[in-house]
Amino acid sequence: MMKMNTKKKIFAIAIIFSGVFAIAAQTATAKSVVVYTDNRTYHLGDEDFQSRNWKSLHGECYTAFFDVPFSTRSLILKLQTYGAEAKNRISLNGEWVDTLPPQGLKKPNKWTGYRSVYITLDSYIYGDDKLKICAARVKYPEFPGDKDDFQIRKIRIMIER
Ligand SMILES: [Ca+2]
Repeated sequence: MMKMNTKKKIFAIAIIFSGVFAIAAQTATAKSVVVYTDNRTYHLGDEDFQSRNWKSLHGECYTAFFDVPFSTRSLILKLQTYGAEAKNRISLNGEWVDTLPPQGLKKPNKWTGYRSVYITLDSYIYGDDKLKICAARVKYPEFPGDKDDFQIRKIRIMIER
């Protein structure tokens, strides 16, 4: 074991304890409220596949309108994805705020479990808001401007105080 002097030991213990307290405080105060639910399946992208695994093409973007009952800066998008290969874009009220990461598999044509994207906004939101999920360009296009084709379902938006 590494030798530590007393001062260093106290400092290390203080860091460990402050971490534990910070986690405990977060659990106690974070109260999330579901403000949007949609259980249907949507195919986003730019190609229509004649396959029973794919819904007919919805378009490049999915739009969710929701109401925020108190002012907040943190938003959680929860959903399941199928075939997501690009860093697809999440925007709020017309501004790009985050990306929906790829599924991380070579051939990701299967449904994931719930995935969560924690979004921290630059400014507070309240009242009517509009979140969009849009297909981004793929890394290895099959034609110029090829966008990712993927499906989403069980979409939830949650907010935290
Ligand atoms: Ca495509």
